[in-house]
Amino acid sequence: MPSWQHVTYSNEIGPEHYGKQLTVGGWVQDLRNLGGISFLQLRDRSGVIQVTLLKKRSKELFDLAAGIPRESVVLVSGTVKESKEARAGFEIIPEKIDILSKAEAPLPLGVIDKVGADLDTRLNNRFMDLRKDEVKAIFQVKAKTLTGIRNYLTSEGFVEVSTPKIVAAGAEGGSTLFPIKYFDRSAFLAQSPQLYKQNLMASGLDRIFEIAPAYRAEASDTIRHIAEFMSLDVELAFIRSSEDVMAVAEGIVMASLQHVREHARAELEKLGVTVDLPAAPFPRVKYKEAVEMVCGEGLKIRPGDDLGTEGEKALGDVMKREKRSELYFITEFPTSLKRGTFYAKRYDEDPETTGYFDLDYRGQEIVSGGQREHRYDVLTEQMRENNLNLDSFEFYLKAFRFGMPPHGGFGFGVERYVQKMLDLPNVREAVLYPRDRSRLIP
Ligand code: AMO
Repeated sequence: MPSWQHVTYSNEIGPEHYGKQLTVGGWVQDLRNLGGISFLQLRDRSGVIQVTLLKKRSKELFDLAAGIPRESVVLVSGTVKESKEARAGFEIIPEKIDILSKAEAPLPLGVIDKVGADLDTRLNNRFMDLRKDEVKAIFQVKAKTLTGIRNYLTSEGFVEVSTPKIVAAGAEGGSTLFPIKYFDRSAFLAQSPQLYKQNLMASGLDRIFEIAPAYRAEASDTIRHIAEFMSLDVELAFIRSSEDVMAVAEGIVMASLQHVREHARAELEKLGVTVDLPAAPFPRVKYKEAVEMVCGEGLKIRPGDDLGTEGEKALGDVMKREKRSELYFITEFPTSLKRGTFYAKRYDEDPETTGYFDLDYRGQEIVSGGQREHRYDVLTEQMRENNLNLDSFEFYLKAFRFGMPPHGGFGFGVERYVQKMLDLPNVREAVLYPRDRSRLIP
């Protein structure tokens, strides 16, 4: 136990404590009063402890416990006793109960009630919602996913960086920019570290990643769009083609799924989820082929159209039916579709096509990227085609004039990944305090 820890947590208590005194702390989940005996369920970060109170042993403690409102925070000091009836295999016979913080009644949200509250009520009372094991488990899995990602990228020689989130220009199209007032100038919240991660490719720090929030003023309310999401951004130089970039995305997924399988067993059990390791390499479905597959499902998508939510879902259905893979790349996106992406490299032999790819997981895009255009003259031409004012991109363009290696990378939506991994109905379930059109508090 670290020196700063003063309570013993439920998962630290074992047979070696039987007959000994200790102090536990947590929230009063429930109290069952059977007349002469009562059972107080004390929940801490790792489980539930049974505190058994006998009226004849101490009427004072018995009455005190009876009056503690549910979800109050208490410290209980007492003796650990082996118990066949208690779920954890032991109970605490208290000598002292300190009420540290009394909860008001009624509770804004039930913690052990079987009736599920709607997502809005849960999010409005997130601290309370997180007291539920299966909700807490989502964020424990998310943290372990990030550890798996960091371990993998670090071991592959990628350097973790941080780039500014207050920026002067967007890279992903003006419609989803959040303008902000920056002293006496106007600025934006960063939609993506795109320009900076490419800038770094000219620095010698040419294998980088960043895990940070990205901001999008998304016009519509959907189950997969939020205004602030955690973006894993990767960029690497001296690549031969988008295939080298895809291999990194694949490596991240394999390593992080493996990490979660090994290190989040208990959490996955609480969520009733099994995480399978897909076979690698993941299938590559060319965009053209994907359109045909989606049309075969009865959707009307013309070549050159975005697959959209419905198209992605339909493609996921086909991949599932054909038992191909839950994770697959859609490759060779047409230039017209990635037109807004002025930085995408087009095929030299077929400028209508790019090496750009998406990685989809169970019918939803989670990653998007590819090889960038690193040749200054071609890049500026593509920017002009997109009606961009080159002057506002001077810091970005300058790096291409003084030695820029071929490079590529991708943006990886962390919450969408966790959502799909855990089969959650809405991406907001994987965000502690989601931001969207209607949600700014808490
Ligand atoms: P893109 O805009 O496709 O690409 O975003 C990359 C990934 O980020 C996630 N994502 C979102 N997740 C939740 N809510 C949103 N509103 C949202 N928007 C995007 C998705 C998506 O696949 N600069 C490029 C990446 C690159 O080429 O490196 C970019 O931002 O999972």
